[in-house]
Amino acid sequence: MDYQYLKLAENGTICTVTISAPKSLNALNTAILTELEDFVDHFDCNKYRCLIVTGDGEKSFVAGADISEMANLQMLQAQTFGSRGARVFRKIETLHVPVIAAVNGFALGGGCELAMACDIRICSDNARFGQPEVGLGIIPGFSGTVRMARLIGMGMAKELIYTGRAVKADEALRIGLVNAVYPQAELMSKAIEMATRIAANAPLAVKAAKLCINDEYDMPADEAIANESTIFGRCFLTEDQKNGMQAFLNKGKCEFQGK
Ligand code: CO8
Repeated sequence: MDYQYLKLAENGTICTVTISAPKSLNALNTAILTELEDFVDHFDCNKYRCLIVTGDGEKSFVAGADISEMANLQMLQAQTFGSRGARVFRKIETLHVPVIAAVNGFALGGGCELAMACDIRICSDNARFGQPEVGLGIIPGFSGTVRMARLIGMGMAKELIYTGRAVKADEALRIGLVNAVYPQAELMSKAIEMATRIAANAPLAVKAAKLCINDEYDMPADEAIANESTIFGRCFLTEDQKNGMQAFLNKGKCEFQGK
């Protein structure tokens, strides 16, 4: 599929996808969601070890779902639109490589929800996060009510969703919505730096860690602990484990092959 709204770049084993609809501050419409789903469905997790998601320009990551497309939807159409976005974001959340959101401005509504579906969020100092949906007569529909409480706690999530208040970068950092804030000009190099660090580690181990963290979050503790033990054991089936430990014992550095 040729992409009209996605720009792709690669940097070794790191892939960057930039959502690009600058006239609407990269608001997500059906066409963009369709491209994003196609991109994720065809993403080569053997070739790439980390994915960075960002928005085009210096003003906005994603300013939400496209309000002009939503304005006249009927109930069933709205459910279809919402579940399409939710499905795409879940595919991002469960992608077999880590996904970093480099939030370069507004991350409102569906934009904040997209960022929350990523494994890690870093942002520029001009970033704004928020779920303004109740001010439009709707609720977050791309799984924001699911992920925000898990990410920043029930009390803060309820405040932000009920009030629709947008938080600036420093507050987003304080409440744990982002991991780090950088000057706009440094954001992408910092994202690449983090991705490079991830990509230098054993890819099968990183994938296993991601699956464990995601899957175990909702499991009872005993089940989660047993799951981790099982996956831990499976790491010993890999060449990466043998080579990684041998390299350590030889005081060397391992170039992991993902085998
Ligand atoms: N949808 C469509 N167009 C948008 C959106 C959007 N979400 N955000 C901005 N735009 C457009 C504006 O309409 C404007 O277009 P034009 O130039 O043709 O008038 C252009 O982008 C530039 O925007 P502004 O002139 O408003 O720029 P400002 O710098 O003055 O303001 C803001 C920037 C604060 C980001 C402002 O544009 C804004 O408030 N945007 C809307 C933010 C918002 O409410 N987002 C949440 C949308 S709802 C949502 O995301 C629900 C997700 C779940 C959906 C489930 C479906 C069932």
